[in-house]
Amino acid sequence: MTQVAVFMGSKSDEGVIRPCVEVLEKLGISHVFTVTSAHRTPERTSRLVRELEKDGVQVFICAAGLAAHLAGAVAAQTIRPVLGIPVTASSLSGLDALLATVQMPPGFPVGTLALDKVGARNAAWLAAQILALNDPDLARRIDAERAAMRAQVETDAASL
Ligand code: RP5
Repeated sequence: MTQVAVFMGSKSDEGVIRPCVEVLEKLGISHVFTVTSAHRTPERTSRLVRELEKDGVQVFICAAGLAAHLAGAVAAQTIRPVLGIPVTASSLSGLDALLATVQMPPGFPVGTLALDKVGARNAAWLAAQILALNDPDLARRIDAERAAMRAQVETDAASL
């Protein structure tokens, strides 16, 4: 069974999306990470959604730049939560991707995170928190990571 699917619109997005996969790995969340495009490969995108739903995927994470329609295209085909990561890929500094990802019609939400690596990491954390609603072991792992983050702040504060 696969818990989370991570789609990116192009191989060129990999560098900014990799941190999402790293967080999923750290938390022990099974996932697939692949390229599919709302515009270049619409049939592949639909097929992946159908197949991965059957495989048990609970959350879809979609990253794209420019007219970033990938998350919306996936949200049109599933009622499982879809998280969107807008990617900076144009002279508009990602504002185009942010607006394309966040502005969805009523009934087809995309939970939109921040641009690029910051959003990529938090998409994984948010997916983990969604899964943790029904997974006490995962909830404990998230709590442990937060405790480590708190401890790091204390260490940093003491070192100044
Ligand atoms: C989007 O267009 C991709 O998600 C990427 O961010 C951007 C540029 O894609 P490439 O032309 O590099 O494949 O579809």
